[in-house]
Amino acid sequence: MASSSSIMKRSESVVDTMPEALRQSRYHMKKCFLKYVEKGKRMMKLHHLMQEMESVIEEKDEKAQVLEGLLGYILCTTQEAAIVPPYVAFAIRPNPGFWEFVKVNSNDLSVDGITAIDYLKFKEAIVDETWADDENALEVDFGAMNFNMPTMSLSSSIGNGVNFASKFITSKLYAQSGSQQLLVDYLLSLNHLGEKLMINDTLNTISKLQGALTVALAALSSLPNDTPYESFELRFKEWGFEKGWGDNAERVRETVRFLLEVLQAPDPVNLEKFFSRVPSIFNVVLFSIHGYFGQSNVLGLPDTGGQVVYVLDQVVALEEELLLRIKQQGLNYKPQILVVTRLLPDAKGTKCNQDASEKIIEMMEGKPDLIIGNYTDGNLVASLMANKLGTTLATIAHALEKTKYEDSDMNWKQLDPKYHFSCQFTADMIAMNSADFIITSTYQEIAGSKDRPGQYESHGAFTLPGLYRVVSGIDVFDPKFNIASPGADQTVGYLEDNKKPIIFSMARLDTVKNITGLTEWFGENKRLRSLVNLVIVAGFFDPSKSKDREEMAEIKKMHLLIEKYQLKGQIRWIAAQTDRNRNSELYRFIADSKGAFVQPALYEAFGLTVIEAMNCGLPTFATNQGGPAEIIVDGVSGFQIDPNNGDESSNKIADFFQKCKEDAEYWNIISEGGLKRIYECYTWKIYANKVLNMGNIYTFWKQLNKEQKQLKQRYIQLFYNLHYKSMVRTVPIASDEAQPTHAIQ
Ligand code: UDP
Ligand code: LCN
Repeated sequence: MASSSSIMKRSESVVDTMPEALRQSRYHMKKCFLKYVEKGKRMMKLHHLMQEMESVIEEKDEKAQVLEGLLGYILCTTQEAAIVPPYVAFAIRPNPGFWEFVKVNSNDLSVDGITAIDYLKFKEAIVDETWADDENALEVDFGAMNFNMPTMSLSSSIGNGVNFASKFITSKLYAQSGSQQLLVDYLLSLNHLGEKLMINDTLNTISKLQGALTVALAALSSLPNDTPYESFELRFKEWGFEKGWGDNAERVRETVRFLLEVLQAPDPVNLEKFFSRVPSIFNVVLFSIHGYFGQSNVLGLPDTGGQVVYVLDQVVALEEELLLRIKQQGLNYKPQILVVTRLLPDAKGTKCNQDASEKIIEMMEGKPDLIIGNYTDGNLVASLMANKLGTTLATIAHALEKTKYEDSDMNWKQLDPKYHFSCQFTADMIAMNSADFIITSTYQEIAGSKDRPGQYESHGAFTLPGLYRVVSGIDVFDPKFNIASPGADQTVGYLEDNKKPIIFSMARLDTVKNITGLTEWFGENKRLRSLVNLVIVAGFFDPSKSKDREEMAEIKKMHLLIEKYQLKGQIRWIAAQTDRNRNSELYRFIADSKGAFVQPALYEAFGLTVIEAMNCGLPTFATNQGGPAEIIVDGVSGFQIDPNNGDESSNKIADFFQKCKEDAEYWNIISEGGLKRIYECYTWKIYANKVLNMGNIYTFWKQLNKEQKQLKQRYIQLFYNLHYKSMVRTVPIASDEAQPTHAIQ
C-alpha cells in the first residue's frame, strides 16, 4: 500500500483528504461504495473493505493505482466501517490513541467528518435503530469529569505516566508562590502507626525545611558513608527531622540532596528519585477474588490462568522490595501484604460478600497504604474499598475481555447470557476510572500497535445499544497508565538429558489459546513433523472431566485432529499441570532436548508462559497478536508467529530447526538472546521497584488533585449505584453445571 509521507501530511485530517482520495478514482469508488451498501446495514472490518474493493476493480494495474494513492493510505489506517445505506461511516486510527470518524454518502461520494458519538449511533443503527434515534439514550462520559486533569499528547508517552506525573507535579510546585507548601504538608503527614516520619512540626514551612536540610547536608558531608543513622539521629531530631531518610550517612545524604534539588528549581528527575525514597507504603492489600487463589491443584484450569501465578509472584516480589526499602529507610517496621480472595467451593452459604474492610483494618492495625486490584472482579471490589478508605488504588486488568470477541460491545445482547459482558465492561470502566494508577504489562495492552487498537484504547468510546453509549470511557493518554511487566520465577531447577528436539506448548485449553491450531499446523507440515516431536500440556483427555463448555469443545477437537493427522507417536498430550516447580523442570527438559516453546494464541494479553520459557533458555515462538509481540524481538530473543497464518508459522519453526541442524550454535544464540531479554526487562525485581515508585508518586498526585478526584468519584458512585447494581442483579448465581468461561483471561 501507499507510503503515507509522500501523499498525506501528518497534520492533515482524513476528512480533508478523503474527498480528494475519492476523486482520484471516482469511477471505481462509485462502484465500490455501491457494493459496500448493497447488502444493507452491517459492520465491515478492514479486510472486508479491501476484499470487496478488489472485487469491483478488475484491472490489476488500476487496483494497484488505487491502493497506492491517497485512498490506500486512508484504508491502511481504517479499523472498521459501519454501513447504514446510503452512508458508510469509517473509524480511522492514524496512530495509537488517535481516532477520526468520517461518513461517506455512497450516492454522491460526499464526505463529512463526524464525532465519535455520531459514529457510535451508526453502529447502533445496525442492531437497534430505535435506540440509536432515542434522544434520551443514556450517555456515559467519564472524560467530562477530567476537565482539570493534565493529559499527555504523544503516542510514544503512553504508559509512561510516572514520568509525566513527576513533570507535572514539579511544575505545579512552582506554579505560584506558596505551592511548595503542598510538599511540606505532605511530608508532615507521613507516619506509620502514629509515629511521625521524615519531618516534624518544627519544619512546617518551606524556608525552615530548606534551612534545616542545608545544615544537615553540611553535617553529613564530614561523616563516613557507612555511619549508621542512629549515631546522628539525635542531632537530626533537634533540627526537626524524624526517621525515614536512610539507614546510613550515604543514603541520608542522597535523600537530602534529592529534596534540596527539588526545592531549589523545577527538577522532575530528582523529584522521582526523592519519591522513590519516601516511606509511604508499608501495608498493601491485594484483591484477587475470582477464586482458587491459595488453593492447590488449580493451575491450568479454565478460570485460573496467569493471574494466580502473577499474584503469587507479585506478593513475593513486593514483600522483598518493601523489606529492602524499609531497611534502607532506616526503619524497622514489618510490612504487611494481605491477599483478599475467596474459596470457590465454599462460597455457597459463606459470608464472602460481607465487608472485608473492618477485618483488614483490624489485621493491619490501620488503613492500608495501597490497594491493588486484579481482574474485573478484584478491581471493582478494590475500587469500592479504596474509595471507602481513601487509599491509593492501583488496578491490573491481566486481560480485558472486550477486544477478544469481535464487536462484543454492539452485540452484547447476544453474548450476555453466556458471558455477562454488560456487567463486566461496566465494572471495568468503574475500576479504571477510580484507579489512581493502572499497572499494565505492555504498551500493547494500553494502546495496541500500529494496526491494532489496545485493550484499554477500545474502552475510549463504545456502545452497548439499549443500555448506554460510552462517549468517553478511558483516555489512553491519561498519566495514570504505567507499564510494569511481570517477571519469571528465577529459582528454577535443572534437568539433564534428552537428544531429540521437542516443540512444546502449555496453556489453558481455551479457544483463544489456539492449542488445537498448533496441533493442526503440526499435522499439516510434513517437514516440521520430520524434524521434531510435539508435546502439549493442556486441559484433560476426557471431555467429561471438564466443567467448561469451551474446554470440552477444544478437547474433542484435539482428539479429532490426532486422529485425522495420525499423530500418535509424534505427539504427547499431557493433562494440565498444577505444580509450578515441575513446570519449570518441563521447560528445562525441553531446553535440554534443544527444543523450542510455541505460544500460538489468537490473542494473548501478556503471556507468562512466554517469559517462563525464555527464562529457562528455551527458544520461543510466540504469537504476534498482543503482548508477546512486545516481549520478543523477532529473530533476536525468539520469534514472532502469525496465529492466522499456520503455513507461514509452522514453516518458520521448521526453518529454525533446519538451521539448528546445520549450525548447532544457532540454538544457543537464540536461547541466550531470550535470557538476555528477560534479565533486562522481565524480572519481578524490576516490577516491584516500579510499582512501589508508582505508589509513592501517585499518593502525592492524588492529594494534589483532590477536588477533581472527589468530583469524579461522585459520578462513579452514581453510576455504580444507579446502574451497575441493578444490572448485576440479572446475572444468575453460578451453579455446578457446565459453566461458560466467564473469566476468559
Ligand atoms: N500453567 C500451568 N499449568 C497448565 C497451564 C498453564 O501451571 O496446565 C501456568 C503457566 O505456567 C503460566 C500460567 O499458568 O504461569 C498461564 O499464564 P499465561 O499468562 O500464559 O496465560 P493465562 O492462562 O493467564 O491466559
Ligand atoms: C491473563 C492473561 O490472559 C495473560 O496473557 C497474562 O499473562 C496473565 O493474565 C497475567 O497477567
